[in-house]
Amino acid sequence: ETYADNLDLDVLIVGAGFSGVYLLYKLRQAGFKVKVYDASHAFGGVWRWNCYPGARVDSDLPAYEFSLPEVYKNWTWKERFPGWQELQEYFDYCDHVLDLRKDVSFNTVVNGAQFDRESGKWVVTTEDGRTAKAKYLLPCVGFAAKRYVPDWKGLDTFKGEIHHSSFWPTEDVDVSGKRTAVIGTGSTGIQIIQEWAKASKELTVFQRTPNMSIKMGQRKVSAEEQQNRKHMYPELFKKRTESFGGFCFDFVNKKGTELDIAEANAFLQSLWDNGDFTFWVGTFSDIFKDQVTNKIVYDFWRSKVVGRLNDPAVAELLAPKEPPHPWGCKRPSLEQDFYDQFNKPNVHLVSVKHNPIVEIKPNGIVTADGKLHEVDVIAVATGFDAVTGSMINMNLKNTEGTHLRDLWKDGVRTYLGLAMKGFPNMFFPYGPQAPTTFVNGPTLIELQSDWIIEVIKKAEQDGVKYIEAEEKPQEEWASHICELADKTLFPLADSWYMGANIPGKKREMISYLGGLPAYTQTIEENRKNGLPGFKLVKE
Ligand code: NA7
Repeated sequence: ETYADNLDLDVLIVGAGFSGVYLLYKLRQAGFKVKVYDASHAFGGVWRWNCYPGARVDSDLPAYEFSLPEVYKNWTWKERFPGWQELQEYFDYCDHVLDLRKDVSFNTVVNGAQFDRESGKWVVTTEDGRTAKAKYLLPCVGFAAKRYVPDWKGLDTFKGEIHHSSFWPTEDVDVSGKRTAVIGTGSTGIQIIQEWAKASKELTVFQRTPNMSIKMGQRKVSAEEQQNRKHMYPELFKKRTESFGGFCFDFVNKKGTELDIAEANAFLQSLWDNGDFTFWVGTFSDIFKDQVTNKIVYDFWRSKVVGRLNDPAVAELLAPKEPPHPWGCKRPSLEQDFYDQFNKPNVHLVSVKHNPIVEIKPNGIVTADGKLHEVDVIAVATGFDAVTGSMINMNLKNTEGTHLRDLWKDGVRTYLGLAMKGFPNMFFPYGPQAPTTFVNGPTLIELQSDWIIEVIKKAEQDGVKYIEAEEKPQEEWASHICELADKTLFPLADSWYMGANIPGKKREMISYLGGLPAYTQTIEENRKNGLPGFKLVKE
């Protein structure tokens, strides 16, 4: 066997987004021999791939960045909700100040990994034929590494340009004078629609389920304003670890049903004016538990949207009187002028809820009613095989040689959302059965990564050959994930949180819904008590 790269490492990280960067930097500081593989040509993870027009983050600053003073002290953002270009620049800046690049192999796609119990090492292969060995494997692949494109008939026959949002050409697509289509109205579709409604001749939007989108309070932020706040950052970053959603705010200690409707609406208006996710995970404490409270929020939201739309029929499609699912149980997007676009004569809304897309023709999109919608350019904004897809994509096998996709066919199993039986010495931040995607990314990533680093350091001190999750605790963790979800309204929505957006995927809650503080307490107690539920095998 040849090891083309000759890599024999302490730690191999897959992915150079927030998780990969943080773990590389910290583990290298702790003295480990670490390398990173990444499929893209540069740092940033999702922010490299998702460079479609209008792509921007919906967490406001300074929540969506590393809490590392060596990065934040001299970094300045331009906008409250930064766009993809700025986020790419941020990652390039991290590379510069943390000296990351020398330990990263870009354009490297992992296509297989299996742990060898005898040598106590992972053997990881790449698409271009390289093999690396490492004692620890850390998949840092995020929640959106596996894009989803419905298998429409005739997809390959389209003669114009067609792109999935997460596989966008780096040279942007020129749509001036063209007829465009956006399929999907999740966060991504909404952002593209805002741009293409202005840039193209005609835009047709294909909507299956309306997104309950919150007004984004976007604004420029000056260097001075940021500099003046930086002395508060340590306090703010501590605060984000103490809230349910990993933000610098939390649910209020108030139930929607305790207030009369005027009081409730006044409170909601104050959140609405913030223009951020306070209207989602900073509102009533029972919003995701009580249908009545949830409907109060829905009705408030709907009144805001309907008031901006000229055509009542369009308004009923974008913000129906009866909610298609409980408010906020599919991830809301933040919009700037999304709804206003539908008042323009060149923007058309097609509901594909009961009239689905059945075929793509060389010159357009055909719906079930037989109508051909002629277009020149299509943006496919149909989302991702979220969270689990990213890990299955890497072709991971357990020590018996069974593929992860087969192991998870009837349901996801992890221990604490961090490790798995059959995958010794493998730990993954921001993966399934952790508070992933209910919690602001960088906050959760830093907390889980710190746990991983401490576990590896201790294992090395104690001469441990490998650490492996046991079966029974995994089963208990899976039940706990279900129990937490069943106390909420989330299972009522056909969302990607429930795996319900992918045909054939098992319907189950993919994330931990107990909130960040409870999660952190659970994993930290586990670590401090000597990792009950894990088997530790010594050299
Ligand atoms: P999402 O949120 O999964 O949105 C995908 C959209 O595509 C959603 O509106 C879907 O409708 C729609 N969709 C999916 N399949 C079809 C078909 N076959 N026909 C028509 N429409 C379809 O993905 P995004 O990329 O927008 O966002 C992902 C996350 O990235 C986001 O939540 C943020 O966390 C960042 P549906 O609602 O399933 O009826």
